[in-house]
This record gives sequence, C-alpha cells and structure tokens, in this order.
Amino acid sequence: MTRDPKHATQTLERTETTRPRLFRVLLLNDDYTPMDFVVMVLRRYFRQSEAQATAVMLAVHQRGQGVAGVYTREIAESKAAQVTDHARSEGHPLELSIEPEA
Ligand code: NFA
Repeated sequence: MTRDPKHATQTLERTETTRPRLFRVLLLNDDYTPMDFVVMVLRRYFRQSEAQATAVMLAVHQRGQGVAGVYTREIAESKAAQVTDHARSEGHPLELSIEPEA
C-alpha cells in the first residue's frame, strides 16, 4: 500500500570522505650527480618545465635540499623509489626523502 506522499519520509545517504595526507618528495644535494641528470629527473618524474626544473635543481644545489613534488604517500614513495633506481642504474648517488606536509 502506498503511503500518503504528504507524510512520505526519505533517507539521504551521505558517504564521508577525508582528504589524504600529502607528502613532500625532497631531493638532496650531493657533489657527484650531474646537474643535467637532476633536471631530467624533475622534468620526467615530477612533470616540471625546463625552467622550473632548472630553478629547483639550482636551489637544491645551493641550499642542500628542495621539494620535487607533493603527493599522497603511495605516489610519493613510488616516485622516490623509481628515481633512486634510475640514479643508481646510471651510477649516481642522488638521494631523495619523503616528509609529511604540515
Ligand atoms: N651538486 C651537484 C653538482 O654540482 C648537482 C646536484 C643538484 C646534485 C641537485 C643533486 C641535487 N653536480
């Protein structure tokens, strides 16, 4: 039997979502990794323009470390691992680290 629409009730579903924590992928300076390799890494793995990649590379070179990109934990870990593998395969000591944002 159909209910009088004047008195109908409805249940509204609301799925709760939270924003994932974000993590900075840091590039660390060293004395041996070629500048060109670092610029290539920033362009290829962190999708930076040539100008941005050059600026970030120089900032890392001068200040010791800098942010390559900001991602969810899994993506940040995966980027750091891929870049480390690539650097080692070419004999470069480049190091990266990950830190939570705020
Ligand atoms: N310091 C390195 C050099 O002079 C360049 C570099 C920049 C390395 C940023 C690592 C990170 N060849």
